[in-house]
Amino acid sequence: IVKGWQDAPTVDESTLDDDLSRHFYYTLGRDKVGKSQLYLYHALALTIRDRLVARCRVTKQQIHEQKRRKTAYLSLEFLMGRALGNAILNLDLDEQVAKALQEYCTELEQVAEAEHDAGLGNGGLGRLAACFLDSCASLSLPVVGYGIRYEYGMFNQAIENGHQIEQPDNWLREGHPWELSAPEQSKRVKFFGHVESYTDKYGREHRQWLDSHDVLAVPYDVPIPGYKNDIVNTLRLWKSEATDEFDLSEFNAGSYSEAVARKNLAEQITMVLYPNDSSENGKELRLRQQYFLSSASLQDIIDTWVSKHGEDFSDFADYHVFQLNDTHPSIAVAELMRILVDEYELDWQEAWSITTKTMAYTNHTLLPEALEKWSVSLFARLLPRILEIIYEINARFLAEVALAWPGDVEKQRALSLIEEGPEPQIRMAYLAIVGSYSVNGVAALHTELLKAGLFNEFYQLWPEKFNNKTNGVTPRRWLAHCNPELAKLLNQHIGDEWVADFSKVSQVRRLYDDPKFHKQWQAVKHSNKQRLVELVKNRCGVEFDAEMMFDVQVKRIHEYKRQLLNVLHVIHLYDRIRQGDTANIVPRCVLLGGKAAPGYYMAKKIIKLINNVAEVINKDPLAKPYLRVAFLPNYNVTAMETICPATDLSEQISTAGKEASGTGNMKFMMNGALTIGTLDGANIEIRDAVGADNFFLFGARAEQIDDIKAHYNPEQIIHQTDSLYKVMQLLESGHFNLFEPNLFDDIIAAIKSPHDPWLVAHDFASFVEAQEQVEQAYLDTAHWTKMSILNTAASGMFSSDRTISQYSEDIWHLEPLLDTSAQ
Ligand code: DL6
Repeated sequence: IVKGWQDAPTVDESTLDDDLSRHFYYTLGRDKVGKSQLYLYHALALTIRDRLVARCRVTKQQIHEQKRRKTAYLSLEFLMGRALGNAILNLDLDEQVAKALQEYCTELEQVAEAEHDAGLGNGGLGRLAACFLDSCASLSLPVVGYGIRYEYGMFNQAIENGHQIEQPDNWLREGHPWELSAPEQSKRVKFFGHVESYTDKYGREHRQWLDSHDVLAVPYDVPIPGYKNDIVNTLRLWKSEATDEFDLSEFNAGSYSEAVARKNLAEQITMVLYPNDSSENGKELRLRQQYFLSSASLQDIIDTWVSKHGEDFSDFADYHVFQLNDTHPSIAVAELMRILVDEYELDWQEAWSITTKTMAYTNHTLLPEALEKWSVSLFARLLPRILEIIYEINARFLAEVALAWPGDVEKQRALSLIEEGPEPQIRMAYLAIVGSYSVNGVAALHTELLKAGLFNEFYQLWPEKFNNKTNGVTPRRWLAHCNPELAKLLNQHIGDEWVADFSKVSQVRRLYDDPKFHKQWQAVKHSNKQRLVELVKNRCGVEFDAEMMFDVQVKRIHEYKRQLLNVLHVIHLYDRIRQGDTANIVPRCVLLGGKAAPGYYMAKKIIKLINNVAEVINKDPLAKPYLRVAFLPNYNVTAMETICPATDLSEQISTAGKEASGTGNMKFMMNGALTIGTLDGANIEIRDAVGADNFFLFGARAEQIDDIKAHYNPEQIIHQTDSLYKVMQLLESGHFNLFEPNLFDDIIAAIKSPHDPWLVAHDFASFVEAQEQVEQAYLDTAHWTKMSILNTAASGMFSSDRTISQYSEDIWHLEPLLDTSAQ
């Protein structure tokens, strides 16, 4: 920190309107606001950033002025969404901003529309990382996020003739006013080359990685404000750049263009986020991204340590934790060993002790296809020294396995970090477990299933490593910011302490029977529904009606999440309407949204089916009073901010045992939606918290799934279930694809297959029954309102503040920084 920075002019809150006009007129050189309000947004963002930078400096000083334990949260994804509204909320600047914007005859809501979502993530895992950063800062915990500054984030989804079309997300095109680059702190990351031995002057043997093609990692820092505590943490995103060195031999040999092409190769590393949320595509570039992030981040931390404490690593592990967000950055285990052993010449045991005291791994999936493996031959070419280190870790680990299971060669094969076969593979999850002192799942059921199944032998070896940390979401973005009317109502009745201490939201429980409060609660929901009506009209051209029930399923499109089951229910309702069976039908608007991985054939077919079904239903005047259906294109963080406050019914209908946790379920609950769901992921804890009477349960349970699969006969189920039979008839008759013959044959076949892993036909009848319970409950407005209030009241434990407190308590052992806001 520059000496004398304390004397720099302070950014006084009373100067906010002056700062805004200074940035608008001078920094950006503008004098007209323009329709998009883009420059006003930039000026406001810079004004707020000034205030963040000032606080960030103080936070950094606190972190560095004494030796202090801290966590680096390593993640290939941070799905941040927009920053402006959140920063204004956390810095408590709403009133001043509103006043300053009056000068420009506009409001924050309009200006905020100019901000692009920072979509540096696929879905749950990336958004969780973003919520965690907010909670860490709000709890004053010294945590730095490390990620990648993708030039192109999650693709934009357009819908053409019902099909998903992927368009590039050029989110940086108009600039990203929140970030500050620090090129002087760039790191070099090695790729390719070969390894040789050498002997040092003490006669000790070492390995060195030579002739590598290095890539520069340039840091861009994004400030992360805590809620009204003056703490501002940092998210450091790395951009890849070519070094300035040409390969001279290549150049001299006349291969000028090859030498330049290699520069492009370096810059490609951080070009694009891989849009796969639940399967790995094994692309070399993805492995480069993983190593690039891991290496640059570890170097950053170690360089800082060495600059302060020299090359003495004896108590390094007392001051550092590296939390690995899934296996994506798990190569950090081997990279930390490389840095300590090769660059600082620690002996293996000492380095391993540091590594296994600092690495902690979070698993986010039970789907085997999402467990990463990388081919040994790829490693050998791209990261030769890292491969050697992994071999060494494996050899030592297998010796432990041999001790635990003497003579059991099969066990060694099963647990080896290297999977044998014609193309041997490195099992990244195993590397993460072996190298970490903590392994956690993200909901109670998920952690139990990991211990009993996927990672059972590791659990037998090291039961003390395993722990659960049920996910949470930040109540700042997901209630205070996105649902200002509900926030205001809560503030009026229970005070505003719930924003910083979300356990306090339980106080609203005492009002669950108060008719006057009911009216206010309903008015808020109605107003939020109007906002969603507008969005759906603008984006889908479909007329929703705020008087109808809003039934919503938004999340990535995946067979295990069973959007298909939802569509079958919609078809069932439509069939009832056509048969004139409308007496008990509660009018509802069904909204679906979500992106499919571009290569995921079935998920894309499901999107097309939803759109075709929606088109038929929305065109049918018979259906209009009872049912409307829309697929919202390009579902993202910002869309969810309008969707979750307006939802009556939250669809959380995955096949039991497949959804690790879910976090959308928590956002809906906080905002007073009721859940229809299976006993899966965090649904179980949601139901426990709110009580079985306030949750619509259906479907097979995780422990029944294997049995059901063993005798599964969906054709028979279809014949025995009148409602499903009719739905399948409509589908098979081509009613939803009149001019597109055979379009949905694969979907029909999947439902009818005895090998359908998602058990759609099995759970259909139970789902329909639960939906009928929903209708009954919704007809009794007072009863529904009570349940809605109770859901919000019981959502306290699903704050990511609770989750992060548990990470800190059980895994990280951090001391909070001083809250300087009161000084
Ligand atoms: O833990 C965050 C989130 C969970 O809530 C979801 O249940 C889970 O599907 C998701 N996992 C991923 C991708 N997994 N991998 N690898 O997004 O994590």
